[in-house]
This record gives sequence, structure tokens and C-alpha cells, in this order.
Amino acid sequence: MRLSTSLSRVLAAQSLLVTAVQSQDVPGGSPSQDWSPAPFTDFTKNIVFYPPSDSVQWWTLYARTLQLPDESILLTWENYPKEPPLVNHPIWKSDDGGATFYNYSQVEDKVNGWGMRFQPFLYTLPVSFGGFPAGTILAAGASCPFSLTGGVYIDLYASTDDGKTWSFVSHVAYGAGPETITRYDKALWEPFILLYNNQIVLYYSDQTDDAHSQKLMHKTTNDLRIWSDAVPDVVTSINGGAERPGMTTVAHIESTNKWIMTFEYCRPTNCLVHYKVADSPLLFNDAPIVQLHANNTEKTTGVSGPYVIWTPHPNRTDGSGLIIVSTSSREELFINEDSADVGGWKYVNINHWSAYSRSLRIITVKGKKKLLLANGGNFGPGYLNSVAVAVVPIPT
Ligand SMILES: *[C@@H]1O[C@H](CO)[C@@H](O)[C@H](O)[C@H]1NC(C)=O
Ligand SMILES: *[C@@H]1O[C@H](CO)[C@@H](O)[C@H](O)[C@H]1NC(C)=O
Ligand SMILES: CC(=O)N[C@H]1CO[C@H](CO)[C@@H](O)[C@@H]1O
Repeated sequence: MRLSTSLSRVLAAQSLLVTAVQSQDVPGGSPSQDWSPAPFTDFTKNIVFYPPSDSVQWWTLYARTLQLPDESILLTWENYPKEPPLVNHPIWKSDDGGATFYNYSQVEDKVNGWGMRFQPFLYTLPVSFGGFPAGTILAAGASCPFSLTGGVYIDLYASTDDGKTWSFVSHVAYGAGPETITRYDKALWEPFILLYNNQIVLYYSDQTDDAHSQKLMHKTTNDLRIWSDAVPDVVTSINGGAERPGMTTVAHIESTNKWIMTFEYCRPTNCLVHYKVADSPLLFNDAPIVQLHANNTEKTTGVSGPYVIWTPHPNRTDGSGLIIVSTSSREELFINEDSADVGGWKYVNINHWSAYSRSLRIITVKGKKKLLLANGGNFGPGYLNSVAVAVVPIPT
């Protein structure tokens, strides 16, 4: 069905920045899907979790994935069950290439008594780090009370058994709350993790500075426990700091050894997707801000919730690749060559629903590289939301 969607991080009654954008297809109307794709095939619009009807707010949002060495897939999302018990970040698993998922475990808040509430993120340690072996899975997320008042931590958990059990590792960042998007509320959002130069880098959105409604920052660590001071990535003061850059994701353009960061840039509304390219993922602050638009005649833009990845080009052997960007407002992807040239964003239809901060990941299915997309729904009525995935050939 068609639905007009409100984008941006809006919580409960605090709907400050509700930006109505284009209509779009979302899963809805039918709580249950009466089909599953054949295992290990390509498919789109595959609903793998439908939340119970006593769920609250948006029921589900913001899905994230990870692939294990045995090609199984982990899936997590923002879940909105009736509380108590405290909310957590569910970990569901697929052993059939994403055709079906089952309830595997969950990342529970073990230290704050608040729950794991917003923006889960999963990352596999490619090397041993901080006393954890290579292959350890890190899970980050925002932990705060149901009331959204009393504080918020970006917390880090780890699993050394492929996501079955989780232990608390460290608080990465703290805000005094409330966890809303209202200016001067000391909120934190949207962790994103990568390894660079023997450091783990964690990017996040930061409202704790009164001079900026929101800014994008990162912290680094050598041991997963002690974190550096926050370093700026996107900090602007155009309208007295009312603008809100948000939702960092970063990818390494291996062929050029540069790094691309995508983010939404609400000034203070409209939240068009922008990007920066830098020589180091620690040095985005000095890079120019570029607005992303497709190179079709309409110069189509994307609004909110970008997710960027880089992958070697599936049809070339010269080491060049593709930068792929998803946005919350578009079903189509924006696909560029390694230069990230502002005029090089192809607008590519993959026949899958859009979603708020729809995530991208290159996986292998029986050894063949594919693009996995994971959706948690949009900011419409919660009953329209569910968790859906697609597995498609790497689009070019
Ligand atoms: C997964 O199973 C656990 C244990 O039965 C349960 O507590 C949890 O609610 C389930 N998760 C979801 C998202 O249904
Ligand atoms: C759009 O960008 C792609 C590179 O990603 C390029 O091949 C194509 O020619 C461009 N199209 C236009 C109309 O400029
Ligand atoms: C032009 C061309 O050969 N495109 C192919 C590139 O590789 C993908 C697989 O990711 C194929 O689906 C395309 O047909």
C-alpha cells in the first residue's frame, strides 16, 4: 500500500522534525506473509519478522545484519514490544541465505536497568583486539529508559560464540538525556563501528553540545574499554547550530584507499543525504560536504537514513569497485564509481521496499557474492512495520 512517511529520528510525542516526503511502498495490510523464498535464492520483499499487535510506537525500525563465516546471517533491529520486560536488541538467525530467520538470542542491557532501546549495530572483529579473538562480534546500541529521561549511553557488548551470548564491554559515550531530538536535550544516537589502523572507531550522533542541535562525532579505542575524547566529523553552525547532521555510515573505497561517509543533513528540516570523502576515516571533519543526487534528468535526491558500502565491481578484474548508497526515502539505490564524483550517482531500481535507515551488506550465498538489504519499516503507523530482507545480485 502507499503511505506518506515521516522521516528523521522522532520519538513518541516529540515530533519536532517530521518531514513529509514522497509516498512509497511499505509492507503493510497483511500481518503474516504466506510464502517464503526458496533457500539460497535471490528475492525481495521477504517479511521475516512481524511484531505482535500489542507492540508500541513503531513496532519495528532500523534493521542491521552480519554474516558469519559459515554463511549464516544475523539480523537485529529496534524492537518496540510492550514493556516490561525491558526492551532488548533481538538477534535472529538465518541458515538458508536469508529466506527464513529464527529467534536466536538477544543483546540485553546488563548494566543500566534501562534496556537496549535504539539503533543496534553489529560488527565482526577481523583481527584479535582488546583481548578478544578474531571473529568476536561487537554489538553497539543506545541504552536509555522507556521514559526517555534519566540518561543515555552508547554501550558496547561482545559475543565470542557467534552471537549466542553477549557480555557488556564498555560505555562508549554518555548523555544526560532526555533521549529526544529536541534541541538542548542531551541525546546520543546511531553508533557505527569500523577498524582502522589498529583502532576501533565508533561514530555516533551527539546532542550534548548546546552550541549544536546535533553534530557527528567519533571516538577511538585500543582495547574496547577506554575510549578517546570525541572527535568531530560533521559540525556546522549555519543557523546558530540549529542544523542536524545525523546517521553516520562509512565505507572504505579500497581501490583509491579513500573513505566515504554518508549522513543526513537536516537544516534543520528536509534531511537531504550528503557525503564526505577523506584520506582517513578519522579526518572527515576537514572534508567538504557534498549533496548526493542521482545523475538522471530529475537529479533525484534521497532524504534521511543513508547507508553506504563499497564493493569490488562484480564485472571487472581491475580492482575498481562500486559505492552503493541506500536512503530512507527511496526504494532505488544510488550507485557510483570509486571517484564518488558528484555527477556519477546512477539511480538503480532493485524492486525492494524503502525503509528508515535500510541497511546494506555484501554477503555470500553458496560462495556467490550478493547484496543483502534489511528493512525495519518507516515512521508511519506501527502496524505497517515489519522486518523484511532482500538478497539480490550486486546491482551495477
Ligand atoms: C526470542 O525468544 C526469547 C526467549 O524465548 C524471548 O524472550 C524474546 O521475546 C524473543 N524475541 C522476539 C523478538 O520475539
Ligand atoms: C551516471 O554515472 C555513471 C557512473 O556511475 C555513468 O556511467 C553514467 O554515464 C552517468 N550518467 C549520466 C547521464 O551522466
Ligand atoms: C553488464 C554486466 O555484465 N552486468 C552484470 C554484472 O554483474 C552482475 C552480478 O552482480 C550481473 O547481474 C550483471 O548482469
